[in-house]
Amino acid sequence: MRKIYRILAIVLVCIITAGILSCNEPYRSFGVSPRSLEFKVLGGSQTVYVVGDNWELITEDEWIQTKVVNDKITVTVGINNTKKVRHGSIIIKTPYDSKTVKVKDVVKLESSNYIFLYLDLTNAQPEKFDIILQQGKDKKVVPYEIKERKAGSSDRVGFNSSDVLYLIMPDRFANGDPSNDVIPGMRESKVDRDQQYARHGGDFKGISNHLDYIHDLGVTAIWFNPVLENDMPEGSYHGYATTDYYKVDRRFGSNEEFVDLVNKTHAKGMKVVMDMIFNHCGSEHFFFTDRPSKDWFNYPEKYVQTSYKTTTQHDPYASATDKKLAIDGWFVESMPDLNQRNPHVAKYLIQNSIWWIEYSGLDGIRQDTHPYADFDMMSRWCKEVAEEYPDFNIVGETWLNNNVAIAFWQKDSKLAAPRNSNLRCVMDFPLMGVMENAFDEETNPWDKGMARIYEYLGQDIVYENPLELLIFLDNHDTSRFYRNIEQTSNLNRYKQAIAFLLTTRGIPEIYYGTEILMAADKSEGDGYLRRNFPGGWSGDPVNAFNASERTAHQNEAFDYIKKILNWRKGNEAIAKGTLKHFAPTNGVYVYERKYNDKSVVVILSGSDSEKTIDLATYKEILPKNQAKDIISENTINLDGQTLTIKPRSVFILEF
Ligand SMILES: [Ca+2]
Ligand SMILES: [Ca+2]
Repeated sequence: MRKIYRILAIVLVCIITAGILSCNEPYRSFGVSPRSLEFKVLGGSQTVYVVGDNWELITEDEWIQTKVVNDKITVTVGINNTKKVRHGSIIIKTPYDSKTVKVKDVVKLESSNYIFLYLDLTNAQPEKFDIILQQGKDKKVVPYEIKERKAGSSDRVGFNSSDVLYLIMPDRFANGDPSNDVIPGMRESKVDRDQQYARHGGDFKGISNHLDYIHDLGVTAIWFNPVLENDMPEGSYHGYATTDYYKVDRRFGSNEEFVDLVNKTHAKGMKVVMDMIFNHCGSEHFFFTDRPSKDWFNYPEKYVQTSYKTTTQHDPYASATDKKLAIDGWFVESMPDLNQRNPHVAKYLIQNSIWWIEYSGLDGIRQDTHPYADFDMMSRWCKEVAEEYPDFNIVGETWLNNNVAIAFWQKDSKLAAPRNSNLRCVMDFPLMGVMENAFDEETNPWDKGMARIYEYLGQDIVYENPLELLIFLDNHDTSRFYRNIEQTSNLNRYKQAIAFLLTTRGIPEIYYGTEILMAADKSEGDGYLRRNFPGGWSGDPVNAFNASERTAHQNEAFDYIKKILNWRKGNEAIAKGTLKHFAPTNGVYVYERKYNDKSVVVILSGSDSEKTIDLATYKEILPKNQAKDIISENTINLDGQTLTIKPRSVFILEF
């Protein structure tokens, strides 16, 4: 069995000494005595995971006395495992001689409030032990556990192009438990569904209540916007201002409830993708309010905003000044920019992500603001996760305006060589722009309508792996595909976009509510891009989870996407197939997906008038004289010389 615990080998322990108890630190106070020691274990659950076959639990305690000579402190861990360090009057020791866990290093940074205990788990076996922190006569025991990994844990298969992700913003989807809407003691103390930037009360229970709905729709994975604690005074309902990397926000539920939601999602055959943020945290995180060291954050002296010009990461002409401003500047003032070049920051984030994968059973991670963080550290992170979970997948939010810049971020890209991001999946933002215009313009041969798609996909030469592109019509940060309800009257635009999105190369993502034609324009404010799903709150006038309460128009859209999504499941031509397309002719765009002897041919009319295509042109992708159109469920005859295409129609022909 592969040894997989190496990366999990650090424990971070924060110690608040008696002298600075006044600093307002409520986190994980073990409260020995208010005048003695208080601790917060930054490593989270005090649990790391190891794997092993022939291990023995060590039960015999063998105490070693701690030696204090003058002010020199001895950190003693077991008989053969003694470390001497100086750090004021703090002592660490384990209560017995663990034969497997060794103290590798104890690090003291500038702040006297923290020490970092690194454990060498090279030969670790599952066991429980205590970390003892002692100051004078005061002593605090921190229980720690090395757990055995679940069988097959490293074999999990992450999301891939056989999947379609359904993106949910937990605060806005459904409120299954009104009792957790407001948690006493947390900084934001109300819910207000009339305010776009306030919390609305959505939670894990609300999602869990509607897993059947999501599953029936036909998606195969759920991507949750961030679920970690955001104990900020305001505007953190979206979850991008983390204040605790090891705890979900209690307004969504508990860690245990999150694991339960993951398990239930898995039970329905769907994967789970967790949103993570390494670039920044919330300004109320204790890392910021009580910094371990000055260089824990970039621009530590005063707030400097990023230029957002992450093109500097690949620009061969970028100045050092521009690069620093883009990468080290803060995203916004309430989200201080973490310095991933600090090795302890890097280790903390990497270990945290692996802990969540193992603890909650994730199938993927979506990394926020990926290009805003340090390239080398992010590369190392992707590599180390892949070493633990070879088939796991991570998608980075590469919000850049052109495919060259995005291709640079994909694993093994020649554009980045000799560097390598190790990031398997990147986001195809330019395709979103192409799709915004492609389905309602009159197609011309060069640059309008379907020609936009044809020309854009022709540039896939820049991508190392086009199948590992996340593709989408919209997400929680953009205008929705329909910007207003009036536009939704044009359902042909929707039908063409959905058919294309679910049959072209890549991994589609569907933003919640797309299936019921939810519309939003970013100019109204980001909060309106994240409107409540109708029926997610008791007392909502309409419950769109029920077909009978949706409009006929909504049901037409819903049934359409549901049909294609469910057909797409397990379809290898779509998941793994090659793509071959033809230059739009007479306003019609035709392409083939093919895997072994199975193929799918998609025909999209890019015109408001009826067109005729010459079937001889497409002979190389039409192996039979007829095929079933999975949308109309009609058999289409292809034995004539021509095929008549109705305005804005779609065929998905299966061979
Ligand atoms: Ca709630
Ligand atoms: Ca940064």
